[in-house]
Amino acid sequence: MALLLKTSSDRGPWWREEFGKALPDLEFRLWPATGRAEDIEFALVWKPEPGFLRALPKLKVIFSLGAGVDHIFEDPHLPEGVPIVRLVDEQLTRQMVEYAVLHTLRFHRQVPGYEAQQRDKRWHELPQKMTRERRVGVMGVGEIGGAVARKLAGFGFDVAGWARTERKIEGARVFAGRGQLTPFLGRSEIVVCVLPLTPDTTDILNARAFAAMPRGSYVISIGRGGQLVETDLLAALDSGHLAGAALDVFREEPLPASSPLWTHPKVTLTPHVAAITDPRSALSQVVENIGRVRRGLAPLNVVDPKRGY
Ligand code: NDP
Ligand code: OXD
Repeated sequence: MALLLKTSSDRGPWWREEFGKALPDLEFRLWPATGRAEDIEFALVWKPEPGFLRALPKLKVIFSLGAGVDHIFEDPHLPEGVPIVRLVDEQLTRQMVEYAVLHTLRFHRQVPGYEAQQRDKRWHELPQKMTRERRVGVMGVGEIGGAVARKLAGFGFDVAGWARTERKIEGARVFAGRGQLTPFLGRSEIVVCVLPLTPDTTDILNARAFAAMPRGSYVISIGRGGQLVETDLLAALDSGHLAGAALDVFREEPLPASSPLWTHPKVTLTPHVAAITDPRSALSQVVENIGRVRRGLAPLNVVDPKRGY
């Protein structure tokens, strides 16, 4: 029996090497060299084409190559009854926290403003809020967003989180549900969006959300591009209501060259690299889950298809 890896990155041979060390008895196949479909028990995938997984008749587990699973649920022909497992990975979380902290501090300390002044050779002090006066809001306070909120609270920011259900985060007030979205946004001058993409969170960063945020606020979007209405963001930046945005994820990836986001003076963007799955860290949980399934146990970190995350 075999594991099939389908990735769009060039890290396939690296995964093969790491799997070879950890599970030498498991045959490793790297897409497109799928071989006999009947041999594949485990699939480790990123953005599988519709119908790809259903064509593997002996599949026991679908592993996402990331924390998000929206790229799997996009397939309307998923095989029924096969558990979908996401990554819950310390290294992935750490990188996401780094990215969120980096841009929060950048906005809080007005780095874009000072960079503009440097271009003009202008020596001028901008007004600076105290850390405890800066209200940061984290949309999605699960594995990653929870760690982001705790780290920012540790810096001394006035942090709030927003989740679907009520939960406790040390150092942060958590707002829950749609009914509390507007008050959450209304108190948040820097919003970090680290939500999973589901029907409920699609287009959630829209003109209404931006209007609810205080004038001069910032958006850091690291969940999924489908959450951000890019034309609404551009309008809010151009009107001066929003002061800046840091974007890692986009509706269309790679971001088309024609997108005005590339050159907008208030936008910093990166090519979906806030966190990059590293086999040296992520492999152990896949190995553990394969072991569990072989022993007849349910895998860990199975997502709920009804919730979509
Ligand atoms: P989790 O499932 O651990 O947490 C999700 C959080 O979002 C939970 O707090 C959940 O609420 C909340 N949430 C979900 N739906 C809603 C909703 N409708 N309204 C309000 N809150 C909601 O996920 P992770 O933290 O592990 O990952 C989050 C996302 O980050 C991934 O799905 C992925 O899209 C993105 N990501 C991006 C990366 C990048 O490189 N840019 C890298 C890694 C992840 P509740 O607590 O009530 O369940
Ligand atoms: C993820 C990602 O979901 O890299 O892990 O986006």
